[in-house]
Amino acid sequence: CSAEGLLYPQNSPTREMRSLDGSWNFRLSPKSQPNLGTIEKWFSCERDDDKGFSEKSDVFVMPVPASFNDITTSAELRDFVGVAWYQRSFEVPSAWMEGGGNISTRRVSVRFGGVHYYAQVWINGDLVVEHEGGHLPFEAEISKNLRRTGNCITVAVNNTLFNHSIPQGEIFRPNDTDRYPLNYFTNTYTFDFFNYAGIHRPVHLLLLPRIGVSDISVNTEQLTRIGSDFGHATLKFQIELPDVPPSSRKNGLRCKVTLFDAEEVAEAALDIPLVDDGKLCSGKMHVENAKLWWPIGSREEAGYRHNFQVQLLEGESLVDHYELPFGIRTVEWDSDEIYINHEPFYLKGLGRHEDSDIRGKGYDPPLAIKDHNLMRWLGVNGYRTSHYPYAEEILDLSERYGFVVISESPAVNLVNFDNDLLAKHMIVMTELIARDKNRACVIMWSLSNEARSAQQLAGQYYKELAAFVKALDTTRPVTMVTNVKLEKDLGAPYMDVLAVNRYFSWYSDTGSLLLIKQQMMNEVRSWRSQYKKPFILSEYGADALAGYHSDPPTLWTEDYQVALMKENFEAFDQLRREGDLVGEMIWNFADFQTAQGYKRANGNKKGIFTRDRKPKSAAHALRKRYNSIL
Ligand code: GCB
Repeated sequence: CSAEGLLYPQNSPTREMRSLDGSWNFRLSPKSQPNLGTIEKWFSCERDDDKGFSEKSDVFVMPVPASFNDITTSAELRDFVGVAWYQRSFEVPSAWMEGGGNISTRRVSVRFGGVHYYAQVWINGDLVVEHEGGHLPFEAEISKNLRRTGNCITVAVNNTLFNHSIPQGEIFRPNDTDRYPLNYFTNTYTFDFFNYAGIHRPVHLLLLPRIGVSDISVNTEQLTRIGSDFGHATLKFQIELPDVPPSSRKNGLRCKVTLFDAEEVAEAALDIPLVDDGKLCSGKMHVENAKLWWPIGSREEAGYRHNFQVQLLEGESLVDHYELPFGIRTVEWDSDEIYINHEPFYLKGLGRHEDSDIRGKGYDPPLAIKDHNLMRWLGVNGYRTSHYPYAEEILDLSERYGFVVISESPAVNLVNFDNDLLAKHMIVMTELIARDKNRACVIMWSLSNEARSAQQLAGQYYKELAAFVKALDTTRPVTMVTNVKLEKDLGAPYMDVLAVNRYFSWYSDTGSLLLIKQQMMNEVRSWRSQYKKPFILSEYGADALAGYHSDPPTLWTEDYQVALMKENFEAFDQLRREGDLVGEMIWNFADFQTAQGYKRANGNKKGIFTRDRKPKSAAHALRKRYNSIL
């Protein structure tokens, strides 16, 4: 498992990238023989081998990025549990291969934005990287594994979820041959979204300087506001180089750091030597009258980003060049409020999913842009990446538009808590923070959604996890989203912000709309009086089948969904007036696919848009509300 390669790929004077997205060959290792691909060496890429991928009747074309589940009409593929294999050929530009990959000055790497859940990658038959976790990037150097022509990449993807994967799942293998065939098993999980799998995010080949910038961290350490949109800011930064043996280090390297505004005018610059045995440059940069990053809706120009340009120089020659879009903003919190740039922030939000027809959880640019345009139309100013980290490309869009993001780990509905799980959870949080730490749009980390935080071991677990995350990032508050009763929950004491899901008149007192206001107000007030921390109502909502109506409103109709929202709105307004609410988040932006079940009508229908992004009445109701809240 590698936490390297977290800088998003880019072309620059010293870096090149090539996409490996497109059509790959695809083959399943039979469910009953999950190891068959490994035993028969399907990764060997030898065309005259009678194993592997060559001209097999069960090999078919699979798009990347996409989930594999909905690409055919096969129920076997949709419900597949086990190891799915991807393979394709590729060429490397001959200039990349000069001097056999020119490995003393440059390196070639392959980078995956996200493969769900467990990935193994071979280049020309050599295993180059393994990665656990479906939602975060990983990268491996492949310089020594490449051929001048005719290269082949193979990826084995295992979607099985276990007790100690994040998220968790369980293998159901009944021992009842009267009712089940001998090798029958399924993979169950406690969360309700469908466990889509495959190569979900873009794949890149990268040409990188061997001794180049391996990581950049920047944050706005201090800010003095000037008028409405600007400020004097101090940026604290650290630029890291790979940890190579002293004999391979270059002497005399230095970093030139320049901040440009969006018109490419330099605002501040520093030239600093490497320290710590040539492993890093760090410093502080002061910038006067800088335009700030503001959430959408709060200013005419939201999402303003500067260009934080890093150049690594040896004398006057350029060794590396990387440009990081960077929004200048601060996040602070106290017992009542969350502040962005010293101004209290009210979250007009929603929960979402990476989910759509055909491509499942595969990153899809038109869909991502459409979703952002719909959020803008609604007057939403932020969302939670429920219930896992979203694609980097999606966060880029959010940052540009000015949507605030609560970035959530994939730890959804954790059912037991032990040290092995905690260790994995810490790795996931480390990778997530490493990936997203520079993003202005990310204002909070969510450690998990609806963990069973009433369990005895949950208190110690979240105490340790929250302390760990706060040590990694002191600039953002930490939350965990809970649905446990106040008196039973053991996680909230360790959080900075309270986030609670409540489905009054849906999962409790079903149909009794008139109870919502009282129940919601009592609920929020009691959390607030116990903990004195900012409170976000992180989920509420009702399923509605688009086109179903009734008067008076009844369950599953658009009318009931709207009526339930309106009752909640009344409570939210009152709580906000009393200073007890800093955010409301409807569940969900759009209908999404779930595992099959009699409580779900071809998926979860709590979307205010249908799965194909058509508005239900609820979308209009939310738009009216959000556009009227200042
Ligand atoms: C929840 C979960 C969310 C579900 C939702 C529902 O509390 O956090 O993942 O989709 O309820 O609709 O049941």
